[in-house]
Amino acid sequence: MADFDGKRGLVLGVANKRSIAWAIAKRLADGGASLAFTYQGERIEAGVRELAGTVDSPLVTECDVRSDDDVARVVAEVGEAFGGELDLLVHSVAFAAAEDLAGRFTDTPRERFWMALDVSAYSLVAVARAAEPLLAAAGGGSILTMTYLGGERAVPHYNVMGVAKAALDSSVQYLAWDLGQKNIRVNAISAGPVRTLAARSIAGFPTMEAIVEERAPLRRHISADDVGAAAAFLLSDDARNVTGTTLYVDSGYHAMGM
Ligand code: NAD
Ligand code: 0WE
Repeated sequence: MADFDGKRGLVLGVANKRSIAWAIAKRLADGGASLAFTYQGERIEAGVRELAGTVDSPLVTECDVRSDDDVARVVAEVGEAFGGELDLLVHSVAFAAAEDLAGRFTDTPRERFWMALDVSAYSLVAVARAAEPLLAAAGGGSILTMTYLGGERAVPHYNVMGVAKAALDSSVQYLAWDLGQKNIRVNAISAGPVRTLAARSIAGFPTMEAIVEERAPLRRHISADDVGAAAAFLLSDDARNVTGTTLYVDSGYHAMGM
């Protein structure tokens, strides 16, 4: 498990101990990585600082991914903390207005459509561009984002988040092409439903888990730690020639037609 000895990473999207980003961070830290964290909003600052402290993080700083100023400042701080180099970048951020994850996609207003795409898709492009010099200075690196099947098929109520994931998935491919020239890899994990903060507030979440247990080839739902294990592979040098791809951690659900 010393795959990440001497590696330096930036993790966006830890809200609490249930966050997928935290499961990924734990795996990387166990493997020897040094990790910087960002959080959004004072409400979760103390919790994120406490978690980051358990893995001896050198940097915990605020980042609202809608703000170019925040993104630039964070990357500057990361550069200072890690001597101008970065090896790993974990993007685990998404948001849509709660009212748009219920009812009809058809009714999504223009402003909230763009807000969901800004936070959930454009942010990967913004952060990748800002971090590119640090990743290139390290001789290359690995970027990972989190996606969901609702970006490829219509999942009832996922709605505008599905459109945002479609944009995110495509961004992974275009970023992979641009950044591949600098030995920077860009991949996604498509996770099945996991009971995180972002998921628990969604009505019918237990029903989704039950559907996975009934219809997925492995007939069980997944955990954040399952995502952490797959993330460790994609972020490691074992995946040195893997880029522009999506790895499904969903008990095989995506392979089914019924
Ligand atoms: P989570 O609530 O723990 O993480 C979501 C994170 O997004 C939070 O840390 C939140 O602070 C952050 N965020 C929201 N708006 C932001 C903004 N403007 N600026 C910066 N950060 C912002 O929930 P999670 O389930 O761990 O979600 C992480 C990722 O995994 C998301 O991309 C989500 O779409 C994806 N995903 C989740 C599931 C699931 O079932 N939980 C399945 C597949 C993919
Ligand atoms: O990507 C997600 C959820 C992301 C998310 C969650 C929330 C809840 C709170 C984005 N924005 C918000 N906004 C809030 O106000 N998932 C993959 C989990 C998820 O969410 C669903 C799902 C699944 C699966 C919503 C409807 C249907 C299925």
